[in-house]
Order: sequence, then structure tokens, then C-alpha cells
Amino acid sequence: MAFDFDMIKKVYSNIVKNVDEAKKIVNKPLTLSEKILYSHLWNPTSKPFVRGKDYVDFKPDRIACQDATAQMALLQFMQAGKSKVAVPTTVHCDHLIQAKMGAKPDLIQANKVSNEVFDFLKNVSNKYGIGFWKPGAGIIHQVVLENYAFPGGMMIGTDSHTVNAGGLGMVAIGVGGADAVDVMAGMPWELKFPKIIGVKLTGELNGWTSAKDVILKVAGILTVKGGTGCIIEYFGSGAKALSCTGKGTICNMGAEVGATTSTFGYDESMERYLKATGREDVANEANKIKDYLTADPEVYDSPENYFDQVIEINLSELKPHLNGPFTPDLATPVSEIGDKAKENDWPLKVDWGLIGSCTNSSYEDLTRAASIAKQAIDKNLITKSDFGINPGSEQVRFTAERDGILKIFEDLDATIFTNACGPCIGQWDRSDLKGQEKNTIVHSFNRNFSKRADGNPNTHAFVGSPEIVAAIAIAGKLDFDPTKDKLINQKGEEVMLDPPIGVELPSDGFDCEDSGYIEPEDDGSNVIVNVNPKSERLQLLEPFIPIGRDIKDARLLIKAHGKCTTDHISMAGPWLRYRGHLDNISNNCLIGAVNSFNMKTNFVKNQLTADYGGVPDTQREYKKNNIKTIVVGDHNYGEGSSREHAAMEPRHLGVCAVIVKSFARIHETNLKKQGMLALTFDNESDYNLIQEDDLITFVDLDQFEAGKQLLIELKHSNGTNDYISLNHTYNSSQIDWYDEGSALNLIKKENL
Ligand code: MIC
Ligand code: SF4
Repeated sequence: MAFDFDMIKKVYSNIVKNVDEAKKIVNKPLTLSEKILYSHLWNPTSKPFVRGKDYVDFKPDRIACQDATAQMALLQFMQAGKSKVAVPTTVHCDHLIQAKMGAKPDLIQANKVSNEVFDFLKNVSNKYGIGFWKPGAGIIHQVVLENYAFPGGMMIGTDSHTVNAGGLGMVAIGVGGADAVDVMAGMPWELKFPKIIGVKLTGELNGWTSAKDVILKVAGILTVKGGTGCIIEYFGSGAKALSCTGKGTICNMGAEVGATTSTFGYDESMERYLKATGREDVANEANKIKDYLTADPEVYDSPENYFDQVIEINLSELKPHLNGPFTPDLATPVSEIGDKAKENDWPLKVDWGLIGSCTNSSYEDLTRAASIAKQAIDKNLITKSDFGINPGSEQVRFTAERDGILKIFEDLDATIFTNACGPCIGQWDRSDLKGQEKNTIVHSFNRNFSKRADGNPNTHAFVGSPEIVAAIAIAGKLDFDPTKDKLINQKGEEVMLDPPIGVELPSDGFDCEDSGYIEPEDDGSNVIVNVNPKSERLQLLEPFIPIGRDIKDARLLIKAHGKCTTDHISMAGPWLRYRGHLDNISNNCLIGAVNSFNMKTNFVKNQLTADYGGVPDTQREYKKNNIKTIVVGDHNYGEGSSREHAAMEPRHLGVCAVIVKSFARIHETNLKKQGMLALTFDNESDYNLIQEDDLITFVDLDQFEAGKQLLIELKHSNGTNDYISLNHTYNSSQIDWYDEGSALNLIKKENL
């Protein structure tokens, strides 16, 4: 039986009732996204919601957390005063495993190095009724797709790629830990009712083109912020023809365009996947209410009448792409990447080809890449680049091993790493890299921000499908176009690679000896959770003190120039080790952000001494001297990860406000939840008015209220001043979070 089958049945009976009701209220045919949203309302509504405007309370069906974010989420939940989580929740250990030698030794090493954290997560899970997936079980989103996702469901997860579950027709949304705590504590989860972008897929994938190329293309069209505040709903004959895990790939990388989530209507590919992954029961239930698990026919017949924006992609004409470097929306067809690389001086030699990550580590992905690897062996080719594979889950790995797929990669000298995130999040001991040399890697991951995979700012990372990565790793050069270029084999002959052939689902079924799942005790009240006060990895949280309505003569900590993702604000890689220790991890606060006054990273002016120093150290000095500070940023500030550390660190160190041109959704919410001010310039160019030595005063914060601008005064060091109007999206309950010091403080108060 599927996990939480009774819950799913209940959701299905509600969907029927609630969608019928919603149709009357909205009074027109509904998109799938609306059906799922309206059937998960916390309170019934009598009026339609305005997309992109109304804040709505939702009731998600489940929660998933991964080890790197779960630590902070659970440390917060432990303070909420509850004995058990209110909705089915799971924790997945996948981020804290470094790729180095290969799966077995790497896992042993991770269990040694992060034993304290894994034990903490296991105990807390056991205590509060949370399902625990131990290290090696797989990457959270692949495990969720295989076990928990279900058509028409709504879930949240403390990871931005939670959206992967859209591949099984869910509305699955990435959130910060504090949001997850609300739902774990039995409270509603709030979201601004999203706009909806329709993507119509026509034609059929062929040759070297795969599902990955759909989202690489969409990323090129929408850019990293084009999906902000929107759900992307895919439909059309081309959508139906995609496999379920292919749909997962597309939804997964919706995070890279800032989309709230992405989804597909229930279809036969999902039915096949549910059945293949042991959930025939769920498929049978879904089949009974099929029409409720996709949009009304009118919507897909005339999409322009129902979506806020419509994009059409003809899959028959779509070409394989490589996106990058440094940003996932720089989309280039493989056939043009060589010329572009030469123009831009990107290194053509490719040092590594990496296959894996939550977006492309399914059985089908491995078979498509293996079909290329097999040809290389048969045609006497060797890989010119190093080649590494992270399978998505133990079920995928076990089955791929049984079916001889891993052997093909090994015969080609690839290293099979653990079923985990690995290099995707900088958990990679990259042996070939000596210093900061300029180099190129290609991978099937989703993000390629500067320094992400290996900490080297000069690594040019390109994102492509697993089969393109395999082909390029074999060729060893970025300007290899497998659709037309030949390679010279070991015998000196010219050979070509044929297009990949994938196996959607294993013909002998999935198999696995130990999935890595640990069920919690029914009553965990006797489970003891210890946190060593001397630990450098875990630290119990102290409540934040409210910032208050009086911010006068604050200092500028940093004005960040250009792209400032959560990786720039709170780097991952080696810093993942401190994710459960707020004070220690705060030592990476904003160290990757570029100071717009000198274009250097981690080099800001300390107004107390007039010296320049690192961001965290400088901020600690301000805090010691009770000086309030603000951070200023550019567009899409906080893009990428859901990690709330990017908000908690500045909060912990005493930053009051973050003022930017625009925010990424999750990060903006994270700042609000932690009791900070998240504000945007009314006039974007006012960013330029802010000077390094300014004294900054909030003029009317005493009148902070929903829908009303705030005004700040800048006193410049030359004696002049400027006034700047700032916008915000706080509603009145979010202003309460600010006044209480954090959303958690408010929960605690209400529980008392
Ligand atoms: C990522 O892909 O950036 C991560 C690491 O999975 C993050 C979560 C984290 O920072 O722990 C995400 O996507 O939310
Ligand atoms: Fe893990 Fe990478 Fe997926 Fe994030 S994007 S969950 S780091 S595999």
C-alpha cells in the first residue's frame, strides 16, 4: 500500500466536492492549478481569489525536508510546543554526503563526519512522528516522486526543488523551514494566490532532444525571474507524450525561473509510474476522478482565455540545449555553443561530465545516458573527461545495477557516487582541481551559479540532459555536437554516436533490498533529543528580539552588485556542515555578494574604523556597538535555494532590513518570517542613490501597515540628503511577525 493512502483517499473525496464548489464561485472553467489550490483552502471561500494579489491560507497534504534545511526547521519546530507533526512529514538525508571516491567509501565517511547531525534528525523524527530516510536512501525529490507524490495533492518542502513532484500532477512548493513549521504545528500555510502561466507542448521529442531541453528552453524564454509568483501549467499532446519522470525534470527546474511551482494534468504516464512504483492503489483512486486531476477541456482548448501568459513550444522542432555558464537561463542550442564559447572565451576542454541531481537521476535518465555510454564502448571510444554519476535513489540504483546499467558506466571508467546531491551542492572533493583555474564542466543538474559545484569561481558549469552530458564527456569538448560531429576512436576511425534510447520504466519492475526508510514510533514522547551545548554543528535557538519601529541612523552593511543568490548570501559546499548552528554558519553571511562600491566579495567598509573587512566580522562589530544596519541588493535577490539561513544569518547578526530592486519569492518570505524588513525600491534607480557612508533613517516605520509605502532618509557624508520610497508586500499578520520578532515568536505566544 502507498504511504498515507487514507489521507490520499480523503484528499480525493474533498477534491470532488471542492472543485465543484469552486467552479460555481469562479464561474468559469478551471485550470488544474486552480483545482488543486481551491481544493486545499484552509477556510472555504465565497468569492474567487485574485491571482497575484490575494493572500490565501492553504492546507497542504504533506511536508518533505532534507537534512541541510531540516536541522533549522526542526530546531524551530521543537520550540513550537507540539508533541507530533500535524501532517505527514518526512526527512531525507541527501545533502550532507560528499562525493569523492565512490558510493561506498563516501557514505561511510559521511556517516562518520555528520553522525551527530544524522542522529539528531533521526531522533527528532522519531520523537515527532516524522518518516526518516537515512543517508544513501536517495535525493529527497526522487524519493518523494517514487513514494509520496500523488496527482491532485498539495505539498510543501524545505527545498526549492520540492516542485519536482509536479511531475506527478501535484502542486508542490518549496518553502523556508519556518513555513514548514506552521504546517507541522497544525496551522495554515499562507501564499499569495499565484498567477498561472500555460505552456502548451505540441509535437514530439525526437533524436537527441529530451524533457530537459523543454525546461532549458523555457528558462531561456522566462529568465531566472520570469516565473516569479506564478504556477506553470504544462499541457498539450506533447505534454501527454512525456514520461512521468521527464515531467518531473521539467517541473524541477521551474525553480530556476522563479516559478512558485509547475504541474501537469494526470495522464497515462503518471498512471504507469504510480503502478511501477508500487502504488496501483493510488492510480486506481486517481482514475476514478480523472477529470478533477486535470484542467477543464475549455482551458486547454483556448488557453489564452484562462492563463495569465501562454507559451507554446513545438517539441518536434526543439533542439538539445546547454545552459550556462553561471546562470541556468543562458540557453544555447548545442549546435551553437562552440561558437558562443569561442566568442566569450569559455574553455572548450571539458574536465568533468556529471549526471545526477534531483532533476535528472531517474531510471529513464540513467538508461538514456547509458545508451550513449554503451555505444562509446562498442565503438572503441573512451571518455576524454572525467565522468561521475549520482543515482537518484536506492531504488533507482539497485534496479540500474541489476539491469547492467551501472556496469556500462563503470566500463567507461565513470565513478558511481552515492544516491545523494553530491557535486550539485558543492559536496564534491574535486581531486583534479588544484587552485582556481579556469575550466569547464557539464552536468545534468539544475543550478550552475558561480562556485556552486566546486567552490571555484572560474569553473564554467553548463547544464544539459544526461545524454548530452554523456556525449560531451566522451568527446571531452564543449563544441561537440553529437547530432552531426564525428569522433576519432582508439583505432583512429571516425565514428558517430546515434541518438539515445531510453527505457521509461524497468521491464522487470523496480527492486531494492533496503530503501533506507525508518518509520517513527507511534508515541515518541519518551524519545530524548540531546543537543550538546559544545557542539559546533548544532545549536538550540534563542528567540529573536523584535527589531522595533525605530530605525535611526542605520549603517549600510553592503550594497550587493548584480546577481545575489542564496548561494552568495549563505554558501553551501563546506558550509553545509554548520546548517544546524546559527552562530557558526553566520560566519558565511553574504561572503559571496559583490560589494558594489569596490566590486570585491567579502570586503566592506567598517564605519566604526573606516577599515575594510569581511562582511560577517564587520557586522559583528556593528552588533556589538548596537548599530543597526541594512543590506541593499539588485534584482531577484535571494534567487535559488529555500535555505532560510540566508535570512536567519543577517537577522542573527543584527541586520534590520533588506532593500532590493526585486526579491525571489521564498527568500522574501523567509525574511518576513524571521522578523526582518524585506523592502523593494519604488523607483529602481534609487539603488544608485545609496552611498557607502550613508546614515539611513526610517521616517515613518511607526505607521508600517499593509499596502502603504515606507519612506527612508539617506544622509550622505557630503551633507546632502535624499528620500526614497519603498514598497513592501506585508499583510497585517506578517507585520505581526515583524513586531513579535519572528513568526515563531508569535506561534509560541499563541500556544501559551
Ligand atoms: C539547492 O539546490 O540549492 C539546495 C541545496 O537543495 C537548496 C536547499 C538548501 O540550501 O539546503 C534548495 O534548493 O532549496
Ligand atoms: Fe540536491 Fe541539487 Fe536537488 Fe538541491 S538541486 S536538492 S542540492 S540534487
